[in-house]
Amino acid sequence: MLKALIFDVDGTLADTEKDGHRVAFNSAFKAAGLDWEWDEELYGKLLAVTGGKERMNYYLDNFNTTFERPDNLQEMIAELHKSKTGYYTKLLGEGSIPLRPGVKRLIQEARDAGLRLAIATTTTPENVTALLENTLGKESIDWFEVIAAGDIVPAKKPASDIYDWTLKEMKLDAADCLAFEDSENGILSSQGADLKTIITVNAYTLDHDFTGAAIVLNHMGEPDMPFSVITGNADGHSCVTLELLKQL
Ligand code: XBP
Ligand code: MG
Repeated sequence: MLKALIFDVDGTLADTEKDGHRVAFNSAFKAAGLDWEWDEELYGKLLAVTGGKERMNYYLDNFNTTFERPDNLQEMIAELHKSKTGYYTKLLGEGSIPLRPGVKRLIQEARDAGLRLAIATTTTPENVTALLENTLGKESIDWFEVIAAGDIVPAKKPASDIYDWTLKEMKLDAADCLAFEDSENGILSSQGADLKTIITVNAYTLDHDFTGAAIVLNHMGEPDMPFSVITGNADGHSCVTLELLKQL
């Protein structure tokens, strides 16, 4: 029986990476006097690693190997990450990043039907709060029974830890829930927790491997903006509704 929906945030609820996180990272680098600059193409490669601090380490290990590392590199990365979170939440506060098509409608429908809602993401908790507040309103934070985010678990996606943690916290079986993801790391994580997963792709994740997904769509669709099915069977539906989810 379908009891709960668990949502990823970045790339799933909103297209936050290219014009949000990436821009905020660059602002933090500049403010710290670093000449690091992550263009759109490089950022696509850096998305192989989830988590901002982990991503900066990955960048230095693979794309900026000549950078002279200070002894306190991890402290420096933590400071940069804090600064980046400030820039990112400010960007969201300006309202520049909307929810993806169908997200608000589906959340509303789920709430009306009494389904339980949760979030499972690798991003920082402040970022989730800022996105929800600026798109669905302040009260929407309480719509989500569990907001599992950031360093709450030691291993970020593709590890299943964040989804395992969420299920445990909600005392739910994976079989009674659905997960919503946009990326390969995301589905590896959700499927690692045995969750059936609905994928909505974005420009950075179009060619990811989504083997095992319940369905892969370009977005969740609105009545006047039908989704396109990439793989799977939408059974004549043109937007993600509870009826379609129950069939999946
Ligand atoms: C999201 C991410 C995050 C953000 C940055 O992955 O990869 O790392 O890019 O977040 P997912 P922080 O959608 O799979 O959860 O900088 O706050 O760590
Ligand atoms: Mg994502």
